[in-house]
Amino acid sequence: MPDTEVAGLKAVGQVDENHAAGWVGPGVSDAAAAHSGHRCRLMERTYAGAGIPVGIAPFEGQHTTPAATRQPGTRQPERPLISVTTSAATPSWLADAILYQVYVQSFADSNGDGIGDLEGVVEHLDYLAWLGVTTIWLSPCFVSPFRDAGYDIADYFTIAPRYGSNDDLASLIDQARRRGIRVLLDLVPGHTSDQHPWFTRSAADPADHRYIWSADAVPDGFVPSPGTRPGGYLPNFFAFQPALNYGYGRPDPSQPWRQSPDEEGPRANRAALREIMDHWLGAGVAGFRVDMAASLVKDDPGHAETSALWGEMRAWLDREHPSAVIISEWGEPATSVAAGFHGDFFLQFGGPTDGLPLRSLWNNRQGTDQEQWAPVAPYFDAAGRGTARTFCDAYAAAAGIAGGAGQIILPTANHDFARLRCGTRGAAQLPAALAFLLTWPAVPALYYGEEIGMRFVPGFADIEGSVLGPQYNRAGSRTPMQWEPGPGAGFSSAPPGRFYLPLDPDPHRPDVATQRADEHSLLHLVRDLIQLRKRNAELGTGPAASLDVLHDGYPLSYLRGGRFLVVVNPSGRTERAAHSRADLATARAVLGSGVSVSADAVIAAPFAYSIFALPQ
Ligand code: TEU
Ligand code: CA
Repeated sequence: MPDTEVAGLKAVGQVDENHAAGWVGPGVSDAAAAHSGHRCRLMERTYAGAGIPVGIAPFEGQHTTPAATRQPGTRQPERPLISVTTSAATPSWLADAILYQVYVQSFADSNGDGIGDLEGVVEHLDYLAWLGVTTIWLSPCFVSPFRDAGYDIADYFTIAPRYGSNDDLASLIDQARRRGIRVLLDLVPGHTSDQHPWFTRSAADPADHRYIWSADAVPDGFVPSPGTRPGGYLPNFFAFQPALNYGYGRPDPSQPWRQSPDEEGPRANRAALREIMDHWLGAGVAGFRVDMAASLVKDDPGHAETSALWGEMRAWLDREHPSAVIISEWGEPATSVAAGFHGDFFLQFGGPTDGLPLRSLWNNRQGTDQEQWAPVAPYFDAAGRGTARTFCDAYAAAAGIAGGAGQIILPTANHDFARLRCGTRGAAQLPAALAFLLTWPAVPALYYGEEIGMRFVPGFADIEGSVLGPQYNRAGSRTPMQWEPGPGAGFSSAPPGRFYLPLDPDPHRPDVATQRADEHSLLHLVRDLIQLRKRNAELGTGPAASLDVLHDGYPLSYLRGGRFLVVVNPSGRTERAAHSRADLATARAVLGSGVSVSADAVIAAPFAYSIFALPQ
């Protein structure tokens, strides 16, 4: 009953085609007007989550291909390509989180030394609360020689002076809590800096097994000892990041450094991890993002021993810190959640296809790219040559296996991977991508600056270990946050030459202040999408939030909770998808424009997106 519906809706802003054109760039508004069968309004309304039937998903966590289940010549009710429902077993705050990654050195500099710091984060908490962020993850901010931008820790218990003090973190946690925002720290369990006292001690004492040492020769893959100890050590990432010893999954008498996870060194390291977590949880953090979580036990078929280790940590957390969460940088939720993580990211690496599902969405090879990555046309690309099938299948499989025991976390970018706005993927293409991110049933992870469309900036030299390969410079994703127009972009009062990294030199670079003053901006769209998600359980991750993918070519269309129809078109062409759901024609647009829905098809203008509510 659409008319009754509208009576129950309170408009908080109107999104007409011109309004939306501000988001999607010139040229789109005409197409949008031509194809939109609806006047688009942004509505504010809480749809009662309880009591809404979740009937159309045929079975939990699995997917069907209609062609395979249809009898030739008979007309059957159309089944979605993919159907997923989950039941939340993780804390509801994580299931409902809007996660935001703060790269501290690049976010906001409070004291004019050119490097972002914790006080700078505090100064922008009101902004994050306004945006709707519920949880921030701080990349490592501990004492470090910064040869890998802080992922080379020399003291797990002390905030690096360039970021402030332990007291500054305490005040950040407190100030965040007052605004309903939780703080996650980055836990780096797999390695330390070669400057960590554990390591310098170990390099002087052949009886110390906190790291993995050969006896005298330096086998392949090992790094020569820098100390009086003979032999070499196993690195975990860069050579200056010695792997902490958690043992091996398989013994090999010819490699005596392969200890069992039960030996003293591995046990001491597991105890140290608990001590570190205990320390910061005691200081009020909500949990940790866990770096390279899959890497701990070496030569570990099926990650069996590494999983056992995390299972042990989870059991300890459940006893000692039951409200704490650990989310993994693993890239294979089916495995990591089974191991005990409360959530895991889809990543550019990890899992059976080494990150292909995430890369199949975003990686246009113009930002961070590895030669060994098989070419794949990204789905979010104006050329419109990709498919969402790779990602949707992997998502459905992961959601089915994780079975609601943990959250799947979906980023567009991070400090290791190119931003959404990258190369030929310009500003016009961002709204559809962010509409997808924020209406998908994974926990959305925003990397700082994605909400204003900051760009991957090519061409830097190596900065603090940013370069991983000839076409892989992570610095492009780490430039200072753009808060305001003007020379320092509101990031820092230091002379630009002292900035951690140069600002994006583009004279038209986006900034928060300008976009905040413009309700047609990408920033406002992201905020509106977050609000829509928070106010409607069907758009979240819980039991009312089923996913039914109707079309995974161009445009992508899916139903959420049987209540919302989402259509996004990453392609630069008008795209049409036929369907046999006559009832969709009665859906009313609540956000977005440029998409029309009839009884037998959806038609989407170039780069258009729209979210529709079905009458109930
Ligand atoms: O990243 C681990 C990691 O494997 C990625 O850097 C990956 O190799 C890269 O993205 C190419 O796909 C984590 C941190 O996120 C990263 O910043 C650190 O440099 C690394 O661990 C070592 O701690
Ligand atoms: Ca500073």
